Amino acid sequence: MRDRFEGRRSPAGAVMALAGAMAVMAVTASPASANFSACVTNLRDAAAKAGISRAVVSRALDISAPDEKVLRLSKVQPEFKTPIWDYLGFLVDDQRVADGQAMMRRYDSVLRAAERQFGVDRHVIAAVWGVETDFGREAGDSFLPHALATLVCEGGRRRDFWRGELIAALKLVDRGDLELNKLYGSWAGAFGQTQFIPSTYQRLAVDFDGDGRRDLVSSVPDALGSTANYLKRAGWRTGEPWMIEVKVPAGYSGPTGRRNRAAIADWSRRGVTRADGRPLTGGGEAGLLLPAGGRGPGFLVFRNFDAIYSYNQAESYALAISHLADRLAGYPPLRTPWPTDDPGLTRAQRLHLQKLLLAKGYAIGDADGKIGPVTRDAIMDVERQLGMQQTGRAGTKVYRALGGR
Ligand SMILES: [Ca+2]
Repeated sequence: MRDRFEGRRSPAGAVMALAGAMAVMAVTASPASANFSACVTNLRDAAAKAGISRAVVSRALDISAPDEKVLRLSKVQPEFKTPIWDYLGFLVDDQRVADGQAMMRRYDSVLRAAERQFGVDRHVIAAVWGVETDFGREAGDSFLPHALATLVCEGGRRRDFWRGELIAALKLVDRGDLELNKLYGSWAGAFGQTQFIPSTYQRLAVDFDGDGRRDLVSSVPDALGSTANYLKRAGWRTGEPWMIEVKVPAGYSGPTGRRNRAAIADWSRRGVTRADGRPLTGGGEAGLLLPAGGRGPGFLVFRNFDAIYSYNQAESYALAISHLADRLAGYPPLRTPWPTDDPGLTRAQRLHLQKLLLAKGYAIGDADGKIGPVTRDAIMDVERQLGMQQTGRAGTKVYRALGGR
């Protein structure tokens, strides 16, 4: 429900850019913009009919052209498949572990209170926060009413879904949970410290700091309490594990998959062992994930893994949260290396790689550690010049070839 790789939050800049776009549109009115205006007028009526005050509606939907960035991002096809080791290298690096442990100390009493009240392990709550927004640093810079109006009026598919999210967002403002100017988030409507979409916010957000408002944008306690409530409602089982790293025997061809659950004793009989060498024991049923095949790390995943999965419906995502939670709790990195001779880079290494590319004269813009199409093109060119296989991937081989360590 979100795109966590987009730029960092800068509401003021977004509003100024929008004002510029609107000025241009005013002198070049076209049939397309007339259609957009008619669509937005309908949305204003629908919002008013849903009971939202006219004042909020007119301030939120004062828009005469689609949000271009939202249009662009909503049409991006994920043509570049990210290997699991790149994805985890980016989301679970030493820096995020250190930042997370510092944040866990700072919000210790809040996290422990959430753990008590909702029964959800506090390391997992903190891991969701870290993966979703880097602990509140990257919550998105799209103004939600404009983003959602763009998706309704120009997006094609899922109009009704986006319309519902828009109305839900405005209701949050109308009811006094949030100021309108706090509604900044991802292009797809997820927002706040732990990136809820508005309908989820309406349903599951809690006022955990007791000020009478549910503010997941500015109140860290509200965001952490709400995330714990979300996971509880998604079926979290207090005191049970979420994931154990395991090894499978060479040539393993038995069952795999999150939903192919079996008792721990059954996995043991199939030759599955804990990666840390301790005996594989315990209750509960688990499924076996081998995201890079039998030669890479294996994971037994429990019901609580499914609760995490429901947050973003991707196994790689749930693996990242689960592993970050373990790291925050003091456990070491994965025991089994990924089956590749070209492992992924941490965020610090990605940033350094971009600086090395800039130093070689590639015009890739500001080094921000985010690997987009422009950086990938530069990497392809470096690979070509060095006679390497052209992948366009920010991996260890090209990083070392450029002098990175
Ligand atoms: Ca509150």
